[in-house]
Amino acid sequence: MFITFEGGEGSGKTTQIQLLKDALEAKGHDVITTREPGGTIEAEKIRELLVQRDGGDWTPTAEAMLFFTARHMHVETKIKPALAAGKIVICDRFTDSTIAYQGYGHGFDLDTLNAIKKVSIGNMEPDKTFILDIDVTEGLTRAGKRMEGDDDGSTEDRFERMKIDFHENLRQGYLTIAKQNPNRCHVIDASATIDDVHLAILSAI
Ligand code: T5A
Repeated sequence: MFITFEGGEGSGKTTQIQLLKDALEAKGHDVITTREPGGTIEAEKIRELLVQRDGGDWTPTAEAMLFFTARHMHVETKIKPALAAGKIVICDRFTDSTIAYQGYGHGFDLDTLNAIKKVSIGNMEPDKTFILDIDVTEGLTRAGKRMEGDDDGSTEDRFERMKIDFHENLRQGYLTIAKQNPNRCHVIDASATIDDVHLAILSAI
């Protein structure tokens, strides 16, 4: 089984992936966890280009192709072999992140993204996806990110405000993805306590 966790910043993916791994292992399953962008030596190198501040000033098309290049390597050299060996694979982010962040968040054309996806990973889809849904401000606070007006009271907050709008757009994007894929996607209220979120995930599994 291939399980992915999705959501905005600070939605609790890392926390819940570890709890789910522990719960599944306690039932005797062989589980590996991995993440995107990254998960293999080559894909982790691409991750540096994408997430580090000095990684590069990529055009939107180049950025999308880098995410899918990393994903191609990850799928072919780690995820598929692990699934073939009978393991449960739990992945922190996958294609839905690109659709939500680059597509709904940054406005990259969804048809083009889906075309790049087709070339990169074919029809590879998770069996189950948990979308951890949380109020944008709460998620960013949890993640320790700066928000509109939280520094020196300056009114020069256009950039930060744009960031809030961006995060709102990607949150709505995730909810749209969930509506389009009701069998695969489970939207989980991530504002609940860590234990309650875990129970909701276990119940869906
Ligand atoms: N990206 C990625 C794209 O743009 N396109 C793509 O295709 C892909 C794959 C990668 C970045 O790359 C972008 C998205 C991202 O910007 P990442 O490494 O996945 O980022 O990092 P983030 O998503 O930013 O992960 P975070 O660490 O911010 O969030 P998590 O993992 O969702 O949250 P977690 O578990 O670390 O929790 C954050 C804090 O909240 C607490 C935790 O203890 C922790 O302190 N917490 C809770 N507190 C209260 N109640 C709960 N229920 C809590 N659950 C967790």
